[in-house]
Amino acid sequence: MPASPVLPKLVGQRVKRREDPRLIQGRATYVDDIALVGMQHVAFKRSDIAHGKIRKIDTSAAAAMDGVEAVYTGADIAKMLPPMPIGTPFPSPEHRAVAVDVVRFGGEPVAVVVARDRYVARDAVDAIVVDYDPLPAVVDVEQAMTGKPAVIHPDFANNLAVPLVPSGTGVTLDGKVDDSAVDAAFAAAEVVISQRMVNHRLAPSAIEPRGVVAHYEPGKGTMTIWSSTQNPHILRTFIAALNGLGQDQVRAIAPEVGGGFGAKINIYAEEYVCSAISKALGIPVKWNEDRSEAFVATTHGRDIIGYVDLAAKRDGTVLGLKIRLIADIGAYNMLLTAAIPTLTMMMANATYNVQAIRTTLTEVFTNKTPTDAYRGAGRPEATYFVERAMDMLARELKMDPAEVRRKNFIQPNQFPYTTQMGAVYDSGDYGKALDRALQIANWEQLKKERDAARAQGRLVGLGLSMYVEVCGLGPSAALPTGGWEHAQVTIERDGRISATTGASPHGQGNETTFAQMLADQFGVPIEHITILHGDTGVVKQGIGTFGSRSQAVGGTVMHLAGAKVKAKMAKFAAAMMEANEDDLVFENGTIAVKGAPASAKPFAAIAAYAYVPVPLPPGLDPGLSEEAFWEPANNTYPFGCHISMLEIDRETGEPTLLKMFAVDDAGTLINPLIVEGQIHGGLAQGIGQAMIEEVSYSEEGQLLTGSFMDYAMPRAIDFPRFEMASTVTPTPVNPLGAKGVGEAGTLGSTPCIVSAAVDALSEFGVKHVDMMLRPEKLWRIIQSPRQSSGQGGRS
Ligand code: MCN
Repeated sequence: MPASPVLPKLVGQRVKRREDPRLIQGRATYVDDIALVGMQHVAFKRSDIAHGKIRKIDTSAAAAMDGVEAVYTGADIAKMLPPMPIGTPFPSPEHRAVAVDVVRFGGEPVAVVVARDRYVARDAVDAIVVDYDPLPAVVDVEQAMTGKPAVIHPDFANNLAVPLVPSGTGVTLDGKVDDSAVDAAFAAAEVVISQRMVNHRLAPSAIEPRGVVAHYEPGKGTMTIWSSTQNPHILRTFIAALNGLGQDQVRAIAPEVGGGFGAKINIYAEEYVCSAISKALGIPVKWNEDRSEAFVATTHGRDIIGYVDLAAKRDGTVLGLKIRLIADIGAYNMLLTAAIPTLTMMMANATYNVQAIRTTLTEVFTNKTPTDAYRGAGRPEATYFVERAMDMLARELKMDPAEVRRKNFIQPNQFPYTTQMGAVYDSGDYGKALDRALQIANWEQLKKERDAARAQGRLVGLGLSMYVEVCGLGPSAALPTGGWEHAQVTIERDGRISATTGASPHGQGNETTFAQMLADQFGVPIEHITILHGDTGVVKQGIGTFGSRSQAVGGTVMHLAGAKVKAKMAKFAAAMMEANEDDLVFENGTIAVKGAPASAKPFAAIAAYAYVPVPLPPGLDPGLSEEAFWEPANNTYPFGCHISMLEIDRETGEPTLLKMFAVDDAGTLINPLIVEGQIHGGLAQGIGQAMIEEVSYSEEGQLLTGSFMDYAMPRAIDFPRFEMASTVTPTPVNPLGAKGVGEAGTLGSTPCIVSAAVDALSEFGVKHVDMMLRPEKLWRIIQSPRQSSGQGGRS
């Protein structure tokens, strides 16, 4: 046999995404593409006020309509379903999937229709008449903390969902606080920076809204549920529990999922209601969210105020930091709502070796859509507060923003580094990422360009931000769902490889990256590998995709399952070839004895033997399929540096992003092309938040940004070309050395854009501007009398 060239190694290569052709060509199957015989359609009547008592619901006209199968009020659904569960240990008010007596946000479901098609269902919804006694709407989060203008949940005085959690230096596990170290840091300070900052509310806006098909088969007593979800296994657990079924009786399928961005981690009212209705009626039912519903019914992200105080010496050394956080969590606790702001506390140390830090957190109910995870989930907020404060310090001390950061970095030889917040950073080299960013941005030249533009009267500014992120979650101690992941790798009877992963991708590209890893591990072409996911009937176990964990945790366990089956395959090959298994090489889809290429046996031949083992080698069972569970001992902590250049039009206040540079370090990269794509997406969402995206409400609690006419989604045309590079600092937490990257782009981008805007407005004495950078807000600053010490532009 002529020796064929050895297949190139794929890990580390820019392999194009295998999933894209079907997505681009419209040949993928989403929830809305699923049609079952006898399927009926569900629509929700939603509250059109923010807060009020339900006096009466008249469903008679809807129920009488041709094609309507059933109509349910909240009271009816309450007989079918227990209250909605949450995934955090915090106390929580009762949350019914469909409101029973009181509505607490505009868009909350109040009744449900099941009908022949979705048009009849929607018409019937319009025929339902709800009579409310309106209550005052609680909209301003800081006013809400005084119990005014109303208390939303009677058992939660002053609307305090989580009254006050302290964390940081001198805080013991049982919450006792010793202020002395933080007080001493501030007493020793030569400079103190104090600023209230708002990290405003966003609508995650995945391109595919949510959807669900539930099919209970009374004959078998089993339920199949298709949902646009990030974690079918968690969905299975909750759907089974709330419907009184066993996990073995529920199959959850996430078909193609068109983005989630954290908002599809939740198990939502619509999923519970559809499953319960299907079980009650014994027919399949379907619900698909429309865009207007998505704005009110899918969880929002961020919405947290930080009162930040930073103590420093005049040489730029940071001595202490205090952050008082107030989170507006909306009307109810969803799955992770209460936990998200705790991640903001956890990351308060940022990239800096600060020895005295105190954060406190208060979570507050308001009459708005509940918040929960949104790409970055708590960590962009921490980065924003700390990095803006660092920038204000640099401005106050007239230091270069890069140098004030460098002065305070945790040094490479300090890792693993235990922060004041109790996190153990795995590895890092922050100076290297900063240097690389300054290099690709040509920082000194950039400053000259800015100054030259200013000399022409233009308002041009530069911003720089570091970030470090906790992701790759995490040991089970840190995740109530379990912090492991599962994989099964099978050499099929024809020698091809199939592998299942519990990390259910929804745009990230794991079908490509996991196949790259297996291709290298087995020495086979990538075309011989299929990665299966998103179906609990096929994928035995799993946790899901969130917290940028699928590569660090799901990728590692895939590698470990692959190693197990490879070892068994080597034993079969050794028996077949009468060779020592240590002498075998896996290459080009064959196994050969080292140095004897003519001995090569194709995978198909070895698989044929393993599945019909005559004779069965001693000590071996037939078959070539192995599974693995694995959980990391720690999270991973990727980091990076983002730099931006921005111009503000002196006449109109309109900001334009001129340049954007990003250096990210996610440890070992499996696929740099996919990683770049992930960072592009994160940057777009971070820049979107800083510049044009904002959920806003009227004083009556009405959503003012309820469509893409009012909520500005960033488009490609809104961005300059992103200049990117990476540094590689592997993590010791997993054998791949890989950290997470899916959220990284959202972290450094917001503070660096705002800092660039403040720099551009420096001639007006502005120290801080809250996001988003609405032209009107900037125009007012340009028009206002110059401020000598003003804090500027509170939004
Ligand atoms: N990767 C890599 N090398 C690394 C790290 C990651 O090649 N060192 C690859 C992975 O194999 C994977 C991708 O990069 O293909 C992202 O991996 P990872 O950082 O592990 O993140 P997850 O797969 O767990 O994705 C979750 C993350 C989160 S939390 C949000 S929110 C988010 C995001 O990913 N939502 C997304 N990226 C998204 N991308 C799309 N298209 N749609 C979303 O909804």
